[in-house]
Amino acid sequence: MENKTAFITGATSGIGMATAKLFAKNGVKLILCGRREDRLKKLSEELSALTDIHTLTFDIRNRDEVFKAIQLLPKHFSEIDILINNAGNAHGMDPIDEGNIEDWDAMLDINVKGLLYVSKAIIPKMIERKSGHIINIGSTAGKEVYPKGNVYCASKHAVDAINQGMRIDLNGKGIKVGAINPGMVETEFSEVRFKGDSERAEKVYQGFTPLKADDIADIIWFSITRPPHVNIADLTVMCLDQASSTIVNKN
Ligand code: NDP
Ligand code: 8X3
Repeated sequence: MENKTAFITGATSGIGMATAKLFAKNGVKLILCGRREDRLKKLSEELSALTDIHTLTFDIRNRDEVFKAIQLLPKHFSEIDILINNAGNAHGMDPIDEGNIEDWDAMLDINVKGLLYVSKAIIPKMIERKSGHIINIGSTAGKEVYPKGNVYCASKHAVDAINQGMRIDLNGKGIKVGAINPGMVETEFSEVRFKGDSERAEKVYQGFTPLKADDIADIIWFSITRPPHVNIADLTVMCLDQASSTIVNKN
């Protein structure tokens, strides 16, 4: 994996940050993305002793910013071997008739369209080089729908479809495509979903042991280190206490 370059969206927190740290330990060159520049700077300072780091600050919803940032990558970082399409969040949790339209726009623009913009900017060079690995971070919410999950679940079902579509269309071009679909992972996810209501966010993970961001980073690492002929196409992972989006064994 040394000499490989990975592009990770949403590296300022949670699953993306844990993945960045694990990749850095293994000497993978990193392009780390997010909107929070201060966090990217801190992470870059921390990981620079382990590997070469380049940071990109853009809002994934902004198509021009995404394409410009990727087109202007310095030569040393311009050949991307691994793309981790991870940036995303839930915004709100309301019944469909009470849903906030700005929340709907945010989820579809970030989780679906943002993922497409980044992929569109990176895939052509992978095709040219007949080599690449794309991991799309889906969710159990992309496999089933739960009450008040409506649009977030729709966005993750879209990721599931895009993952399948990418794999089909890139078949024969030397590019691996696979999705990792986590169940409940304790990150800043619920803090964002509930708009900074920390008490409500913490409650989501109380009474059981949820997955940690590091657990998902481990699985991403496993996926990208399989032999050249092996592609993990779709993998769903939950903690022991979770059986489905709605069945969680809490004390
Ligand atoms: P976090 O909130 O901890 O991290 C989300 C990351 O996405 C941040 O780095 C954030 O960076 C980035 N991001 C969000 N919006 C934008 C934007 N508009 N432009 C650029 N970057 C953005 O959550 P997780 O680590 O849990 O989430 C990562 C992925 O995992 C998401 O796709 C999520 O849907 C998925 N997932 C999470 C689960 C969970 O239970 N936590 C379960 C299943 C899937 P910044 O704010 O700096 O821009
Ligand atoms: C996140 C999973 O069930 O917490 O994708 O919404 S859930």
